[in-house]
Amino acid sequence: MSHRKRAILSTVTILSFIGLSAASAAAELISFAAIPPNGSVEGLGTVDARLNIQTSHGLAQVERPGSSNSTYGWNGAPPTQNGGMDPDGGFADTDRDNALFDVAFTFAPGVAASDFSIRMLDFGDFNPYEGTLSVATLRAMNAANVVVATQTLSFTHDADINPTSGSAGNLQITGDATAAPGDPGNFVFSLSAPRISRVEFVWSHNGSGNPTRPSDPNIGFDTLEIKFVEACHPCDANCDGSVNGFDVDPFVALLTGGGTPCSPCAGDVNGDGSVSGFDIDNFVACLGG
Ligand SMILES: [Ca+2]
Ligand SMILES: [Ca+2]
Ligand SMILES: [Ca+2]
Ligand SMILES: [Ca+2]
Repeated sequence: MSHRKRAILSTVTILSFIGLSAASAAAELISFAAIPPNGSVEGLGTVDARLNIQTSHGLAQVERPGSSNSTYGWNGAPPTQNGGMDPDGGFADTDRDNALFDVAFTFAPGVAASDFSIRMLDFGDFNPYEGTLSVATLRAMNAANVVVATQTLSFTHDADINPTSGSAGNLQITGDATAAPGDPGNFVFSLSAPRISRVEFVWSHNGSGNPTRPSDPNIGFDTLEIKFVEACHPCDANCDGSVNGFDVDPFVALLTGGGTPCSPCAGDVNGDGSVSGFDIDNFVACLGG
């Protein structure tokens, strides 16, 4: 075999290796298939060993098309509670009295995420607090509690309990789970950042009552996809497992180009991929200063 051919062959080998590793590192679809009907999805390891789903009232439960603890109605045929949801299931906050949907996702020790996406269903067709503005935000934080990615869905509407007009059109259509992808009723939130350690929903509306819960409490979530990566604390600049004064000198060294990062995220406290002056304030905050 010629040298040239051998070189090409080894290049092909390297390329296929890269291809394989890229494929194996793709986002994973988190399955709710093993959760029994009406079962809780909360707690570390309940849905997936690496994932912890929590709400403040502990009532996030699995939902499937036709669930008895139904969350929303859909306009499809035949009429099915939670219609359009993945048959393997998704979930909702079944705390009907408070309807906070303050869902937070965290990870097992040593685990973080680089990509996180989730579909929200049936948001916007019910408006019990009779406001005119609905806002749903999904945001991601790194281990330093700095927001590293955020996505917001916001639209206006009439104040009717079943709104039919506004910036998202007729919400009896666009706010139902039968809506086209991208409409409020069928919306995928998708966040990416190098090391996400927490993802949470934040809601607001301008109607009556608590303004920090979803304007439409009859919603559900499915198609949860996560790309898991190794966790990393950006403020632990000497990689000794804790964040304290011993991290100052190594952080300064990284900042001034005189150090070698001891981890993939060391010193990059704002999660933008490099260590720079933009990381100083967040690093100081990490140290409690
Ligand atoms: Ca709804
Ligand atoms: Ca509906
Ligand atoms: Ca340290
Ligand atoms: Ca940075």
